[in-house]
Amino acid sequence: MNSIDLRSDTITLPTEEMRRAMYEAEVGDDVHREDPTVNRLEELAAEVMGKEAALFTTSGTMSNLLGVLSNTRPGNEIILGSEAHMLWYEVGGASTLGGVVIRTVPNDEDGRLDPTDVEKAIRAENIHFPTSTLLCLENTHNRCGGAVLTREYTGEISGLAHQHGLLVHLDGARIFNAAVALGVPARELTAPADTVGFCLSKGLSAPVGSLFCGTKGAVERARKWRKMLGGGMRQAGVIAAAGIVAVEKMVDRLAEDHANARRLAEGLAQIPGFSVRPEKVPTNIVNFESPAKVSDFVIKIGERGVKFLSRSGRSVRAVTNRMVSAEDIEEALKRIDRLIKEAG
Ligand code: TLP
Repeated sequence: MNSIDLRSDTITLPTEEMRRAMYEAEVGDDVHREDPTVNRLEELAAEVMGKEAALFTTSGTMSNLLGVLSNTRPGNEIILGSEAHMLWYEVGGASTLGGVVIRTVPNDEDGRLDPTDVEKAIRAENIHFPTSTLLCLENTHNRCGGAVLTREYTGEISGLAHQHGLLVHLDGARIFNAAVALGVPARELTAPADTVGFCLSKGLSAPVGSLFCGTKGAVERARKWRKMLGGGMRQAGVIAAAGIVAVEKMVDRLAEDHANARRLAEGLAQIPGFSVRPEKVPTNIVNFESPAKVSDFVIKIGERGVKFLSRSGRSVRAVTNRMVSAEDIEEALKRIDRLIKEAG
């Protein structure tokens, strides 16, 4: 029985072309900026994100932390969506290491923040208040089921932040999924943000890494913070080489993951007891409710070789990825259908 792993797109393995590029990579000491492959990846990243500069980081978490560290000072306040990855899954790094106060405003189900809420959350000048300095957005939005922020929305909400003197950091871990879903270049979606992080190690299938992008000044500040965090890597060209293949060759294939996610959602909607809205699956993440009659659905279907992530209670997440084919999705649906039938 083959395993069909839908826990995350982070489980993707490097392609043969990536492994070859890694083997052949020209390398040097990147702390001295002498790694030609890292330099090439950073130039490429800056270009595709439409920013002046980019910095190779160990992870999406580090890129987002650098977004806070390079755009704020301790004691500042940052505004985050109530469902933001930076709030839920980044170990509180912004407040622990950045010393910032986190103010949340509700995310709607499409990953957006209401401009009125954001405006209300921005602090007026007052001796008692921390100063609001950064708004963080997320595109696509992980907890909001891979929701996509359009360039119009991103422009509008960023314009509001800028008008009040705040900078904008975009968690674009899956920005290429948004770009593919909307049929626009990624740089159009990142244009309104001051800094952006995107991941190589999700749907793009590279083994490691993320890029933090922004103005030369922001990236230079981030470079120093990265060193302090222990993220100054040496012959990092070995992993950057795979990242170059990821950015140059792996973007268009994300459409397959999106089609598979939609098919998974449509299939689940046909199985009694599941609650899912296929029309709310724009990219590669499917959030759904499993049937009440099957307790521990994720564990039971896991024993049959289909792996999901449990969210809370009956709520489950699936993320389609390059390791899972269209046939695997049909097979997963069959195994799920059988499990539900057997449960009576
Ligand atoms: N998300 C992971 C887990 O952390 C939950 C996943 O499996 O989806 N921003 C967003 C929107 C993300 O989804 C993730 C990873 C990150 C940042 C952090 O990236 P890494 O894992 O490289 O630190």
